[in-house]
Parts: sequence; structure tokens; C-alpha cells
Amino acid sequence: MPIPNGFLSRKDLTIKEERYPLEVYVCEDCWLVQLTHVIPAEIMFKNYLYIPSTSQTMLEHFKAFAVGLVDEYGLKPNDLIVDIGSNDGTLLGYFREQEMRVLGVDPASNIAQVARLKGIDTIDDFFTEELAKKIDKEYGKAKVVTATNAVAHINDLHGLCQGVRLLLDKDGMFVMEYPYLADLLDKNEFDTIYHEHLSYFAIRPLITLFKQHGMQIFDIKRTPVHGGSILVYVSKKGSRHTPKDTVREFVQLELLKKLNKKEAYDEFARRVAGIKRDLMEYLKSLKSQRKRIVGYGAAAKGNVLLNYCGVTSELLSYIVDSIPYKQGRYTPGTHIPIYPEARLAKDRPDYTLLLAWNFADEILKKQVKYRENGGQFIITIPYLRVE
Ligand code: JHZ
Repeated sequence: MPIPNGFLSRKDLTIKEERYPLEVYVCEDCWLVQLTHVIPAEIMFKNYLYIPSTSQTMLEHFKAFAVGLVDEYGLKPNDLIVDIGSNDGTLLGYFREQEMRVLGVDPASNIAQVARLKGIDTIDDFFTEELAKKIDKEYGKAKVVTATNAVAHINDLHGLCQGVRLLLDKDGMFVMEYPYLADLLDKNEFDTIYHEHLSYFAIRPLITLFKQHGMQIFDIKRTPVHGGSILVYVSKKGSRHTPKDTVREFVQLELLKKLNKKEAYDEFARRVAGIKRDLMEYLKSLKSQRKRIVGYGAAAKGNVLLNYCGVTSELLSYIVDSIPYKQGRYTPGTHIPIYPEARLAKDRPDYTLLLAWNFADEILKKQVKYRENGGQFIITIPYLRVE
């Protein structure tokens, strides 16, 4: 597979593209699901094209999270909030509105600069124990360390835990959000498995991990973003936070779903192969009827789906996307051109394959006219359907 966020310019199309193995394994000891091949982080994240803040859904989600956290835990003005993988500073912006001191950490220099222009203090580097020491020295201890869709991107999970532990205030908390493994399996979200995501977390392996570093999970909440995510609240042992019932409930759920049995993963693999077969048969049958098909949302996960299934520009003429950086570029591996969303209303293709299925509600609402004019969306996840 090519790097799923490795969008190409026109001149890149003539150069041979790098491809990397994409294999996912589950450990039959601690049941952590991980990739076996790790691409150096500098290749993937130093110049990054993903920004969540172009989605209204994500803006509302981050705002509700920041306001809710301050309210629930009585955070005070001037408390320090550090966000790992802070991107363009959107989440921290909502904490700053509530008068917190904020600091972002993100290796993507291009996006860290966008955050700084918005006045969000940002260090453009990878979060490590070394960096945590520097932050502690310069800014002091953090009341909260957040990491939304960032922990799965970090290879050295032990280094992450040590850094977070060092940085946290005695009663501080580490709150991480990521797509939940149980949802990934239940809803066949195979296309979220790609090089950027090194781990796919259930709660049980994380309990083991944090225990090794004198920390514990004290609460878990479900959130609807990215196909079903969870917020996991972690504190140092001996802090004022004591584990809530939710932790025990998630552990029970995972045992019930047999996430500690190989069969759960084998069945998932079988269902994924079925999605590929059904989608390709369907797209080819539409093409043989001379239907015009395009794609919606040049998401990284979309690139996994296209490459895995073998959807090329012969089947999908182009993809529309709201992110200006992606427009005018081509998808990695499949070389499908990307245009602004407005192209859909102008061209009115018969079918649009929704690659950003996690934003189905927002996108279908936005494209109500296209659908009224007869356009139809093909959605693949959790199962193939037309809306
Ligand atoms: P989206 C990213 O994956 C990458 P991706 C990352 N590795 C991660 O962990 C996950 O997110 C969580 C477009 N769009 O956010 C914008 C429209 O065109 O699902 C995006 O290109 N119109 C950090 O890349 C794409 O769809 C719209 O109205 O799979 C969505 O990509 C909306 C809402 C989105 O992430």
C-alpha cells in the first residue's frame, strides 16, 4: 500500500511511488492489535495534510469535549492543558476560550504554523519523555494532557506513558480519544487500518500498559465520531480519581465480544473480503450500464479502500473534497484526481461512492440538492448500500 495520506501533485505522477507492507496482527498474550511494519514517523507526519477542523461535526465535537471537561472536573483559569497531536489547535482553542493556558505538540511543522498563527502556542516535535521534561521545566505540570486520534500514531507507547506521567500534576488526567476496536470489528471498518495507525485499542490491553507505568484508567465514555470512538480517562495511581463502573463494564463487554479469542479477528477478515467482492461487482455492473461514478471525501481511509479493492480512475472519474490542500492533487496508488465539492452539483454524476463514511450525516445533508436531482450515494461501511 502507498502511504494513505501521501497525496500526489501532477509532477509526482511520473515518479515511482513507494509502497509499504500493511499487515495487522493481534497479540495472543495481551490482545493488543498492532501493525508489524512501521514507516518512520518523519516520512508520515512532518508535512501533513490532514486537518479535522474542516468538518462541522468535528468542531462541535471538540467544543463539547472541552466545555464538558472543564465543567465536570472544575478546571480553573490558568490550568495548563497540553494536547499531543494538536494539529491546527482547534481543540486547544476551545480550552483557551475558557481561560486555560494551552500548549500544543505536533510534529507537522506546516500545521503547527497554522496553529501559531491562531495564537496557540505549539511545539513542532514528536511527544517523547525528553520533550515532556522540557515542557515541565518551562511551563510546569499539566492539569490535563489530551490526545485525540494521536495515540494510535505513536510507536513507543512506553515512552508516551513515561512522558505523560512525568508531565501530569498529582491529580492531573490524561484523556485520549480514538476509534474503539470493538466498533472497528463490529462495523467492518477495515479501511481505518493503515500505516498511520500503529495500534487498534481495546480497553484490556491498555489497562495492562498503564499499570506498568503506575497509572490507571478511571473512566471511559463513548463518542460517535470516526465510526465509534471512546474517550479514555487515565490518572496516576494514588490520585484523587478512582475507577468508575464504566471501566469494569467495558472489560466485561470485551470478554463478551471475545476480543481475547482469535476467531473474532478471523471472522472480521472474512467479512472484509466479502465487502471487497460485493463493492467491485457492484461498481463494475454500474460501469457496464454506462453510469458515471465519482467519489466523495479523499480521506486516508478512502485510499485504503480504493487500493485494497482495486478501484482505479477507470471506475471512479474523480473525488471531491473540502480540504483545499488536497484539491488539485491525486490519490496515492490509484491516481484519481481530487476536485472541490462544488464540482458535484455542476456535473451531477449518477453515483457517488462515499469514502468519508464517518461524515455520512454531514455530507448527505450538504448534498441534498444532488440527491433530489437523482444522484445516489454508495456507502460501503458497515455494509454495502445505496442512499
Ligand atoms: P477523515 C484521519 O483519517 C487521519 P481520514 C488520522 N490518521 C486519523 O487518525 C483519523 O482521521 C481519525 C473530506 N470532507 O476526517 C475532508 C469533505 O470533503 O475521515 C477529508 O479529506 N466534505 C489523523 O483522512 C475527508 O472528507 C465534508 O463535508 O480518513 C474526511 O477525512 C466533510 C465533513 C469531509 O479522516
